[in-house]
Amino acid sequence: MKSDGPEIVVLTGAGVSAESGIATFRGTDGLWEGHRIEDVASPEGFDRKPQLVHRFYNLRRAALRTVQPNAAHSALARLEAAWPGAFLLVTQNVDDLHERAGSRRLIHMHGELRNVRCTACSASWPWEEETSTHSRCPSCGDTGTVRPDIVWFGEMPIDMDRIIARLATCAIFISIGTSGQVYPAAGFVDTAARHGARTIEVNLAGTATSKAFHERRTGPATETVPALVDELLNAHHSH
Ligand code: BJW
Repeated sequence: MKSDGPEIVVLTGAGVSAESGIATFRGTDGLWEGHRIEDVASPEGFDRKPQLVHRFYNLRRAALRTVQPNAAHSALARLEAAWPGAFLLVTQNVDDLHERAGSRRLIHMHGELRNVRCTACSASWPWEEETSTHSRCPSCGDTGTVRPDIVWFGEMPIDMDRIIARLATCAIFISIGTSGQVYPAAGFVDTAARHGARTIEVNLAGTATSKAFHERRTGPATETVPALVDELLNAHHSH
């Protein structure tokens, strides 16, 4: 795409949705009802205890109806709308709060809670209700083959080629509310920096990858993200 300004890539993680009331993964004890995230978000965990995994995602899918985008989501939608260069938002989040705030150019690299798919025929479709080991695939008619359309540990994240290409061309890379513990997302800062991007981390606290960034903004996303967006837009307009 031809454009007049520098390209921005933004990566977001659970911290951007925390103030909307969605729990982060590696919070106080990092457990869901006593289960480790690796046990409910892995193909092995699903094979072992499918009912448990369905329930985990059913609860989180239903919880989406009770939460709203916050000021950080809105600020990123505002940046996308006003930025004169190419823009891409890559989110690790499986909630839909970025879309609901108005973001359009985004990739859900770890999948989406509001989609499910069939392990038999690979069909995927939007689904806002519960799933179970008895759910039937509307495409091939099999039962017991429906799973959340989520990227679990050991599975390939979505659209990696496109993401890597954009990390290589962007001038500014911003990482917001992610702990830098899960790869490949945790390595994006290195890829962007190697290709010459200015890199900025926005988080409540230091992370596993803080040292890799040129700049850091510390504080809650609902305050730091709108401030950073203002700063970027003002700096651009004054040139
Ligand atoms: C705030 C805030 C506020 C709070 N304001 N900030 C050994 C070494 C290296 C890699 C591996 C390894 N062993 C295995 C791997 C690979 C593995 C991996 O990285 N494991 C690590 C745990 C070591 N990765 C994979 O398997 C991935 N696939 C893969 O690698 O495929 C092969 C491949 C090869 C080559 C190229 C490419 C790929 C798949 C990873 C799938 C992750 N899935 C999950 C669960 C599914 C989604 C779901 O169920 O909801 O995705 S795990 C979970 O972690 C979820 C998240 O998207 C992801 C990242 O978490 P995030 O967003 O960073 O959240 P938290 O909780 O960790 O952090 C929150 C942050 O917010 C904190 O920093 C807070 O301070 C901050 N915060 N409130 C601002 N108000």
